Amino acid sequence: MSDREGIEEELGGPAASEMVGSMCRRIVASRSILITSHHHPDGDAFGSSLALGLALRQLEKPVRVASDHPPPQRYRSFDPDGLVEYWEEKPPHDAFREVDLGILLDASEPSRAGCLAELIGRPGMDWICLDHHPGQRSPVFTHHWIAPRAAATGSMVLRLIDALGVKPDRSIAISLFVAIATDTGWFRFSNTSPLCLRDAARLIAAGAAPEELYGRIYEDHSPERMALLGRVFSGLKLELDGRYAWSVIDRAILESSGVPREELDGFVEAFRGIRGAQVVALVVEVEPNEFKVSLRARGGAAVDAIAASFGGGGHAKAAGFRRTGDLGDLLRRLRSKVEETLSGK
Ligand SMILES: [Mn+2]
Repeated sequence: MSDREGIEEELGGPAASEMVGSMCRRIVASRSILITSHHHPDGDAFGSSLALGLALRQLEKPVRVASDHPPPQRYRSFDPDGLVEYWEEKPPHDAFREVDLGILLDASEPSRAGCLAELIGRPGMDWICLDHHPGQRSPVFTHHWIAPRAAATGSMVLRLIDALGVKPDRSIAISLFVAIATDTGWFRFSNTSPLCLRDAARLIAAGAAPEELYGRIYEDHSPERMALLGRVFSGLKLELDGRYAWSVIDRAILESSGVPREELDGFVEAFRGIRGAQVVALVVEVEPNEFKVSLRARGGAAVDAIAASFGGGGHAKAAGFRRTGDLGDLLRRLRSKVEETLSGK
Protein backbone atom coordinates (compact mmCIF):
# COMPACT_ATOMS: atom_id res chain seq x y z
CA MET A 1 0.00 0.00 0.00
CA SER A 2 1.03 3.58 -0.53
CA ASP A 3 1.30 6.14 2.21
CA ARG A 4 -2.40 7.03 1.89
CA GLU A 5 -4.18 5.95 5.00
CA GLY A 6 -6.06 2.95 3.65
CA ILE A 7 -9.42 2.49 2.04
CA GLU A 8 -12.39 4.36 3.46
CA GLU A 9 -15.12 2.52 5.33
CA GLU A 10 -17.74 3.08 2.62
CA LEU A 11 -15.54 1.29 0.09
CA GLY A 12 -14.88 -1.63 2.39
CA GLY A 13 -12.42 -0.35 5.02
CA PRO A 14 -9.50 -2.47 6.23
CA ALA A 15 -10.74 -5.65 4.50
CA ALA A 16 -10.74 -3.81 1.16
CA SER A 17 -7.31 -2.33 1.92
CA GLU A 18 -5.99 -5.80 2.51
CA MET A 19 -7.54 -7.17 -0.67
CA VAL A 20 -6.26 -4.26 -2.73
CA GLY A 21 -2.78 -4.76 -1.25
CA SER A 22 -2.91 -8.38 -2.36
CA MET A 23 -4.23 -7.34 -5.80
CA CYS A 24 -1.25 -5.00 -6.16
CA ARG A 25 1.15 -7.82 -5.41
CA ARG A 26 -0.53 -9.98 -8.05
CA ILE A 27 -0.41 -7.11 -10.56
CA VAL A 28 3.28 -6.44 -9.88
CA ALA A 29 4.06 -10.16 -10.30
CA SER A 30 2.19 -10.45 -13.61
CA ARG A 31 3.90 -10.71 -17.00
CA SER A 32 1.14 -9.17 -19.05
CA ILE A 33 -2.25 -7.75 -18.14
CA LEU A 34 -5.59 -7.43 -19.89
CA ILE A 35 -8.16 -4.90 -18.65
CA THR A 36 -11.75 -5.18 -19.76
CA SER A 37 -15.22 -4.11 -18.66
CA HIS A 38 -18.81 -4.72 -19.64
CA HIS A 39 -20.08 -4.72 -23.22
CA HIS A 40 -21.35 -1.42 -24.59
CA PRO A 41 -19.10 0.39 -22.11
CA ASP A 42 -20.47 3.49 -20.45
CA GLY A 43 -18.40 6.40 -19.13
CA ASP A 44 -17.49 4.56 -15.93
CA ALA A 45 -16.47 1.33 -17.69
CA PHE A 46 -14.52 3.22 -20.34
CA GLY A 47 -12.91 5.80 -18.04
CA SER A 48 -11.99 3.25 -15.36
CA SER A 49 -10.42 0.90 -17.92
CA LEU A 50 -8.48 3.66 -19.61
CA ALA A 51 -7.24 5.13 -16.30
CA LEU A 52 -6.03 1.78 -15.01
CA GLY A 53 -4.38 1.02 -18.36
CA LEU A 54 -2.54 4.37 -18.28
CA ALA A 55 -1.46 3.77 -14.68
CA LEU A 56 -0.08 0.31 -15.49
CA ARG A 57 1.76 1.80 -18.46
CA GLN A 58 3.38 4.27 -16.09
CA LEU A 59 4.61 1.25 -14.15
CA GLU A 60 5.91 -0.12 -17.46
CA LYS A 61 3.69 -3.17 -17.17
CA PRO A 62 2.76 -4.78 -20.48
CA VAL A 63 -0.96 -4.01 -20.59
CA ARG A 64 -3.80 -4.20 -23.08
CA VAL A 65 -7.20 -2.64 -22.61
CA ALA A 66 -9.95 -4.29 -24.60
CA SER A 67 -13.66 -3.88 -24.76
CA ASP A 68 -16.39 -5.85 -26.44
CA HIS A 69 -17.80 -2.92 -28.37
CA PRO A 70 -16.74 0.68 -28.94
CA PRO A 71 -18.00 3.18 -26.36
CA PRO A 72 -20.21 6.01 -27.58
CA GLN A 73 -18.32 8.32 -29.95
CA ARG A 74 -18.16 11.11 -27.39
CA TYR A 75 -15.80 9.11 -25.16
CA ARG A 76 -13.32 8.10 -27.84
CA SER A 77 -11.45 11.43 -27.84
CA PHE A 78 -10.34 10.69 -24.28
CA ASP A 79 -8.09 7.97 -25.69
CA PRO A 80 -6.06 9.85 -28.32
CA ASP A 81 -3.32 7.19 -28.37
CA GLY A 82 -5.83 4.41 -29.02
CA LEU A 83 -4.89 2.37 -25.95
CA VAL A 84 -8.32 0.72 -25.89
CA GLU A 85 -8.91 -2.07 -28.43
CA TYR A 86 -12.45 -2.77 -29.55
CA TRP A 87 -13.60 -6.27 -30.37
CA GLU A 88 -16.89 -6.68 -32.17
CA GLU A 89 -16.65 -10.45 -32.28
CA LYS A 90 -14.99 -13.22 -30.35
CA PRO A 91 -11.20 -12.84 -30.63
CA PRO A 92 -9.21 -15.72 -32.15
CA HIS A 93 -7.94 -18.31 -29.71
CA ASP A 94 -4.40 -16.90 -29.50
CA ALA A 95 -5.37 -13.21 -29.33
CA PHE A 96 -4.39 -12.76 -25.68
CA ARG A 97 -1.93 -15.67 -25.35
CA GLU A 98 0.69 -13.54 -23.57
CA VAL A 99 -1.71 -12.37 -20.86
CA ASP A 100 -1.52 -14.03 -17.43
CA LEU A 101 -3.72 -11.59 -15.50
CA GLY A 102 -7.09 -10.16 -16.41
CA ILE A 103 -8.90 -7.33 -14.65
CA LEU A 104 -12.66 -6.98 -15.09
CA LEU A 105 -14.10 -3.57 -14.20
CA ASP A 106 -17.63 -2.34 -13.48
CA ALA A 107 -19.23 -5.81 -13.83
CA SER A 108 -18.98 -9.07 -11.91
CA GLU A 109 -20.71 -11.51 -14.21
CA PRO A 110 -18.26 -12.88 -16.83
CA SER A 111 -20.94 -12.88 -19.54
CA ARG A 112 -21.12 -9.09 -19.20
CA ALA A 113 -17.75 -8.91 -20.92
CA GLY A 114 -19.54 -9.78 -24.16
CA CYS A 115 -17.32 -11.35 -26.80
CA LEU A 116 -14.35 -11.33 -24.39
CA ALA A 117 -16.26 -13.36 -21.78
CA GLU A 118 -14.57 -16.66 -22.68
CA LEU A 119 -11.23 -15.28 -21.48
CA ILE A 120 -12.56 -15.07 -17.92
CA GLY A 121 -11.66 -18.30 -16.20
CA ARG A 122 -9.31 -19.40 -18.99
CA PRO A 123 -6.57 -21.75 -17.68
CA GLY A 124 -3.24 -19.98 -17.18
CA MET A 125 -4.92 -16.69 -16.45
CA ASP A 126 -5.91 -15.21 -13.08
CA TRP A 127 -8.70 -12.67 -12.91
CA ILE A 128 -9.29 -9.72 -10.61
CA CYS A 129 -12.63 -7.91 -10.47
CA LEU A 130 -13.56 -4.42 -9.22
CA ASP A 131 -17.25 -3.62 -9.23
CA HIS A 132 -19.68 -1.31 -7.48
CA HIS A 133 -22.84 -3.18 -8.44
CA PRO A 134 -24.31 -5.16 -5.55
CA GLY A 135 -23.66 -8.86 -5.87
CA GLN A 136 -21.96 -11.97 -4.53
CA ARG A 137 -18.26 -12.66 -4.78
CA SER A 138 -17.49 -15.19 -7.48
CA PRO A 139 -14.78 -17.87 -7.21
CA VAL A 140 -13.84 -17.24 -10.85
CA PHE A 141 -11.84 -14.23 -9.57
CA THR A 142 -8.77 -14.59 -7.34
CA HIS A 143 -9.63 -11.12 -6.00
CA HIS A 144 -13.18 -9.80 -6.18
CA TRP A 145 -13.70 -6.36 -4.68
CA ILE A 146 -17.36 -5.37 -4.57
CA ALA A 147 -18.14 -1.94 -3.10
CA PRO A 148 -21.85 -1.23 -3.59
CA ARG A 149 -21.54 2.13 -1.84
CA ALA A 150 -18.92 3.36 -4.31
CA ALA A 151 -20.45 5.96 -6.59
CA ALA A 152 -18.51 4.55 -9.54
CA THR A 153 -15.91 1.92 -10.33
CA GLY A 154 -13.69 4.94 -11.02
CA SER A 155 -13.45 5.61 -7.26
CA MET A 156 -12.29 2.02 -6.72
CA VAL A 157 -9.73 2.25 -9.52
CA LEU A 158 -8.39 5.47 -7.98
CA ARG A 159 -7.67 3.55 -4.79
CA LEU A 160 -6.03 0.72 -6.69
CA ILE A 161 -3.85 3.26 -8.52
CA ASP A 162 -2.95 4.89 -5.18
CA ALA A 163 -2.05 1.50 -3.77
CA LEU A 164 0.15 0.81 -6.79
CA GLY A 165 2.00 4.02 -5.97
CA VAL A 166 1.03 5.78 -9.23
CA LYS A 167 0.29 9.49 -8.99
CA PRO A 168 -2.61 10.26 -11.34
CA ASP A 169 -1.35 12.43 -14.20
CA ARG A 170 -3.68 14.65 -16.23
CA SER A 171 -4.85 11.86 -18.54
CA ILE A 172 -5.57 9.49 -15.68
CA ALA A 173 -7.33 12.28 -13.76
CA ILE A 174 -9.52 13.06 -16.77
CA SER A 175 -10.42 9.39 -17.32
CA LEU A 176 -11.37 8.89 -13.68
CA PHE A 177 -13.28 12.15 -13.51
CA VAL A 178 -15.28 11.07 -16.57
CA ALA A 179 -15.95 7.69 -14.90
CA ILE A 180 -17.23 9.22 -11.66
CA ALA A 181 -19.02 12.23 -13.14
CA THR A 182 -20.94 10.20 -15.73
CA ASP A 183 -22.01 7.49 -13.25
CA THR A 184 -23.35 10.14 -10.85
CA GLY A 185 -25.13 12.18 -13.54
CA TRP A 186 -22.52 14.89 -13.03
CA PHE A 187 -22.87 14.68 -9.25
CA ARG A 188 -26.68 14.85 -9.13
CA PHE A 189 -27.82 11.25 -8.60
CA SER A 190 -28.43 9.74 -5.19
CA ASN A 191 -25.12 7.84 -5.37
CA THR A 192 -23.26 11.18 -5.17
CA SER A 193 -21.38 10.89 -1.89
CA PRO A 194 -18.95 13.04 0.07
CA LEU A 195 -16.29 10.53 -0.91
CA CYS A 196 -16.84 10.81 -4.66
CA LEU A 197 -16.79 14.59 -4.37
CA ARG A 198 -13.46 14.38 -2.55
CA ASP A 199 -12.22 12.16 -5.37
CA ALA A 200 -13.47 14.71 -7.89
CA ALA A 201 -11.64 17.48 -6.04
CA ARG A 202 -8.39 15.52 -6.27
CA LEU A 203 -8.93 14.81 -9.95
CA ILE A 204 -9.69 18.46 -10.73
CA ALA A 205 -6.50 19.44 -8.92
CA ALA A 206 -4.68 16.90 -11.11
CA GLY A 207 -5.97 18.48 -14.31
CA ALA A 208 -9.56 17.42 -15.01
CA ALA A 209 -11.59 20.47 -16.12
CA PRO A 210 -15.31 19.83 -15.45
CA GLU A 211 -16.74 22.43 -17.84
CA GLU A 212 -14.61 21.29 -20.76
CA LEU A 213 -15.33 17.63 -20.06
CA TYR A 214 -19.07 18.23 -19.73
CA GLY A 215 -19.08 20.03 -23.06
CA ARG A 216 -17.22 17.20 -24.78
CA ILE A 217 -19.57 14.57 -23.40
CA TYR A 218 -23.01 16.16 -23.26
CA GLU A 219 -23.01 19.21 -25.53
CA ASP A 220 -21.71 17.76 -28.73
CA HIS A 221 -24.77 16.10 -30.24
CA SER A 222 -25.71 15.83 -33.89
CA PRO A 223 -28.84 17.64 -35.09
CA GLU A 224 -30.24 14.21 -36.00
CA ARG A 225 -29.97 13.06 -32.40
CA MET A 226 -31.73 16.20 -31.17
CA ALA A 227 -34.52 15.65 -33.72
CA LEU A 228 -34.92 12.06 -32.56
CA LEU A 229 -35.04 13.17 -28.93
CA GLY A 230 -37.85 15.55 -29.87
CA ARG A 231 -39.71 12.70 -31.53
CA VAL A 232 -39.24 10.45 -28.51
CA PHE A 233 -40.55 13.19 -26.23
CA SER A 234 -43.59 13.66 -28.45
CA GLY A 235 -44.30 9.94 -28.14
CA LEU A 236 -44.01 9.98 -24.37
CA LYS A 237 -46.86 8.30 -22.51
CA LEU A 238 -47.88 9.02 -18.94
CA GLU A 239 -49.65 6.35 -16.93
CA LEU A 240 -50.51 5.47 -13.34
CA ASP A 241 -51.57 9.02 -12.56
CA GLY A 242 -48.46 10.41 -14.19
CA ARG A 243 -46.13 8.47 -11.96
CA TYR A 244 -44.92 6.28 -14.83
CA ALA A 245 -43.58 7.81 -18.05
CA TRP A 246 -42.38 5.78 -20.99
CA SER A 247 -41.59 5.93 -24.67
CA VAL A 248 -40.60 3.51 -27.41
CA ILE A 249 -38.06 3.82 -30.21
CA ASP A 250 -38.84 1.08 -32.69
CA ARG A 251 -36.71 -0.10 -35.62
CA ALA A 252 -38.50 2.11 -38.11
CA ILE A 253 -38.02 5.27 -36.04
CA LEU A 254 -34.40 4.44 -35.26
CA GLU A 255 -33.48 3.59 -38.85
CA SER A 256 -35.19 6.62 -40.34
CA SER A 257 -33.49 8.89 -37.80
CA GLY A 258 -29.98 7.95 -38.94
CA VAL A 259 -28.83 8.06 -35.32
CA PRO A 260 -26.47 5.26 -34.23
CA ARG A 261 -27.85 3.31 -31.31
CA GLU A 262 -25.00 4.23 -28.99
CA GLU A 263 -25.99 7.88 -29.32
CA LEU A 264 -29.28 7.14 -27.52
CA ASP A 265 -27.39 7.31 -24.24
CA GLY A 266 -28.91 10.00 -22.05
CA PHE A 267 -32.41 9.87 -23.57
CA VAL A 268 -33.95 8.14 -20.58
CA GLU A 269 -32.30 10.62 -18.21
CA ALA A 270 -34.11 13.42 -20.02
CA PHE A 271 -37.46 11.87 -19.00
CA ARG A 272 -36.59 12.20 -15.33
CA GLY A 273 -37.43 15.86 -15.48
CA ILE A 274 -41.14 15.20 -15.92
CA ARG A 275 -43.08 16.44 -12.92
CA GLY A 276 -44.56 13.65 -10.85
CA ALA A 277 -42.89 10.81 -12.76
CA GLN A 278 -41.33 8.36 -10.33
CA VAL A 279 -40.43 5.62 -12.79
CA VAL A 280 -39.40 6.34 -16.37
CA ALA A 281 -38.70 3.82 -19.10
CA LEU A 282 -37.25 3.93 -22.58
CA VAL A 283 -37.83 0.87 -24.75
CA VAL A 284 -35.53 0.58 -27.76
CA GLU A 285 -35.98 -2.07 -30.44
CA VAL A 286 -32.31 -2.93 -30.95
CA GLU A 287 -32.97 -5.83 -33.34
CA PRO A 288 -36.30 -6.85 -34.84
CA ASN A 289 -38.45 -7.83 -31.84
CA GLU A 290 -35.49 -7.55 -29.48
CA PHE A 291 -35.87 -4.77 -26.96
CA LYS A 292 -33.52 -3.00 -24.61
CA VAL A 293 -35.36 -1.38 -21.74
CA SER A 294 -33.74 1.36 -19.64
CA LEU A 295 -35.40 2.29 -16.35
CA ARG A 296 -34.82 5.23 -14.04
CA ALA A 297 -36.41 6.01 -10.69
CA ARG A 298 -36.90 9.16 -8.68
CA GLY A 299 -37.90 9.87 -5.13
CA GLY A 300 -38.58 6.74 -3.11
CA ALA A 301 -39.07 4.45 -6.11
CA ALA A 302 -36.57 1.76 -7.09
CA VAL A 303 -36.24 -0.04 -10.41
CA ASP A 304 -33.62 -2.73 -9.75
CA ALA A 305 -36.25 -5.26 -8.71
CA ILE A 306 -38.31 -4.52 -11.83
CA ALA A 307 -35.25 -5.10 -14.03
CA ALA A 308 -34.38 -8.26 -12.10
CA SER A 309 -37.87 -9.65 -12.62
CA PHE A 310 -37.14 -9.51 -16.37
CA GLY A 311 -33.66 -11.04 -15.98
CA GLY A 312 -31.80 -7.71 -15.99
CA GLY A 313 -29.98 -5.78 -13.32
CA GLY A 314 -28.62 -2.47 -12.13
CA HIS A 315 -28.99 -0.05 -9.27
CA ALA A 316 -32.06 1.16 -7.38
CA LYS A 317 -32.22 4.35 -9.43
CA ALA A 318 -30.91 3.08 -12.78
CA ALA A 319 -31.47 -0.40 -14.15
CA GLY A 320 -32.30 -2.19 -17.35
CA PHE A 321 -32.95 -5.43 -19.15
CA ARG A 322 -33.29 -6.95 -22.58
CA ARG A 323 -36.20 -8.94 -23.88
CA THR A 324 -37.17 -10.66 -27.11
CA GLY A 325 -40.77 -10.99 -28.17
CA ASP A 326 -43.93 -9.02 -28.64
CA LEU A 327 -43.74 -5.30 -27.84
CA GLY A 328 -47.35 -5.00 -26.64
CA ASP A 329 -46.89 -7.89 -24.25
CA LEU A 330 -43.63 -6.41 -22.95
CA LEU A 331 -45.26 -3.02 -22.34
CA ARG A 332 -48.20 -4.59 -20.48
CA ARG A 333 -45.96 -6.67 -18.25
CA LEU A 334 -43.65 -3.75 -17.59
CA ARG A 335 -46.57 -1.51 -16.66
CA SER A 336 -47.88 -4.04 -14.19
CA LYS A 337 -44.45 -4.44 -12.57
CA VAL A 338 -44.11 -0.67 -12.28
CA GLU A 339 -47.58 -0.51 -10.75
CA GLU A 340 -46.63 -3.17 -8.19
CA THR A 341 -43.47 -1.27 -7.29
CA LEU A 342 -45.24 2.06 -6.96
CA SER A 343 -47.95 0.59 -4.78
CA GLY A 344 -45.26 -0.90 -2.54
CA LYS A 345 -46.23 -4.54 -3.11
MN1 LIG B 1 -20.40 2.04 -12.97
